[in-house]
Amino acid sequence: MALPKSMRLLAAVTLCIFFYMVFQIYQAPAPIERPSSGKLKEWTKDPQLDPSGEPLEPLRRVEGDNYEPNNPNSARINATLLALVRNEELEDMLQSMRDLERTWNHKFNYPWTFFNDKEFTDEFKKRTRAATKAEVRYEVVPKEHWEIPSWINMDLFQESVAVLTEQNVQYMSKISYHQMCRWNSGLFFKHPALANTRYYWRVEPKVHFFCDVDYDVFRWMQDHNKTYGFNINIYDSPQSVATLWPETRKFIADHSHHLHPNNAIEWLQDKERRPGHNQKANGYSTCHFWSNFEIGDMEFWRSRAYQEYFDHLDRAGGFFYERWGDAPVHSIALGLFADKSKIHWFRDIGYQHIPFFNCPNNPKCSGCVTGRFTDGEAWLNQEDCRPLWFKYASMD
Ligand SMILES: Nc1nc2c(ncn2[C@@H]2O[C@H](COP(=O)(O)OP(=O)(O)OP(=O)(O)O)[C@@H](O)[C@H]2O)c(=O)[nH]1
Ligand SMILES: *[C@@H]1O[C@H](CO)[C@@H](O)[C@H](O)[C@H]1NC(C)=O
Ligand SMILES: *[C@@H]1O[C@H](CO)[C@@H](O)[C@H](O)[C@H]1NC(C)=O
Ligand SMILES: [Mg+2]
Repeated sequence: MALPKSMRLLAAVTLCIFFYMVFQIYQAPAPIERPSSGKLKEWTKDPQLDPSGEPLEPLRRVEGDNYEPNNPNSARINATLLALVRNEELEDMLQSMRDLERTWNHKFNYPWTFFNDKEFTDEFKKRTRAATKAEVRYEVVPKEHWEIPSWINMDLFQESVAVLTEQNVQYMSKISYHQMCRWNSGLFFKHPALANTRYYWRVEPKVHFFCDVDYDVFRWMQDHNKTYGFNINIYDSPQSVATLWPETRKFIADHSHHLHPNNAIEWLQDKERRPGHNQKANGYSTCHFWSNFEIGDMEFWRSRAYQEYFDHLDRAGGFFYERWGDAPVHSIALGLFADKSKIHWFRDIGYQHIPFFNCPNNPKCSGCVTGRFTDGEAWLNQEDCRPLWFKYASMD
């Protein structure tokens, strides 16, 4: 019995749809592990809770007056808390200070160093000084570190702003945002006020810290010879860094001697499909350490490898013609020129910069929801790329 033509057509279409769907399911990549599951959850190497095996050095804690603010022989090392901030952000800065002082710095009294492209107001100084027992310094960024470099063509900049704003690159039209990214990428550690400082902890206004930390984090970095500590890892907007990887490859071609033998280039080039985004930034996964939190050794930024890399990028113009952020720039440099075993996830430092959290499962934490990555829209959960880092690097 022959089916009517329309029925045969319907059957054929249904079959096609069925095979198409099977094909799609077969094609779909395995979902990458979320930090709330699998490997990240199993990891308990919180130095405070689980001093695994034989620690290199015991954790340095407060004993008697060893970390008192005015102790000339204090146990503090060569380090500072550091913030680039505007006078108008005073309230938000005080919020960040209150959290970090409460959870950590009231014990260790590391100095705060504030940077600004303008003079700080008396009110800013007075109120931030009152928020800590530690020494506080106020520094203006030198003009030559802030001004748009002479080789940037402002007509081309304006054209680029139009094109990338159209592509929804956030902050593209804000000149100061570009200046800020460039300064944080390659210039902050050159400020004369930091000449005798080796380690820094970057703190932005309006961030939160949730967990009591009772060991000297800077001293831990030094004792373990760590280069860089991060807290959250996310993907970037590919359009904001479209030519960053091609420029980086040009640099590597002439400077392959700078590559560290134990580098993380595979992390940078990972081809794992980013959920919801097929487009890569010309070979760069865009996964980066979210640099509003960083605890670092400035020796790395002051190294020849990094200096030459930054100068190359700076000349290429992408801090203005695109919106290269200090986060991807730092991350690529670390992935290429640093020993990846010297990069540490500070999972024990509960932290939030809107819209993301790092909230460990630890009785020393309060004010955040354990394991929750975001309180924003659900799709933001897919921006977490820490699992990608741990695919290639250790969790120590
Ligand atoms: N003094 C000064 N500080 C700035 C300027 N632009 C940005 N900053 C600081 O640089 C840091 C990063 O700037 P944000 O505007 O927070 O950039 P962001 O974190 O990418 O953006 P948000 O998601 O809006 O927080 C913050 O500490 C700001 O206070 C500026 O023009 N002058
Ligand atoms: C602190 O660090 C700087 C830069 O790394 C270094 O030049 C200086 O000698 C150090 N000072 C002390 C007291 O260790
Ligand atoms: C610390 O790390 C640097 C850079 O990777 C290396 O040159 C140095 O030998 C290390 N020192 C120790 C004591 O491990
Ligand atoms: Mg911010």
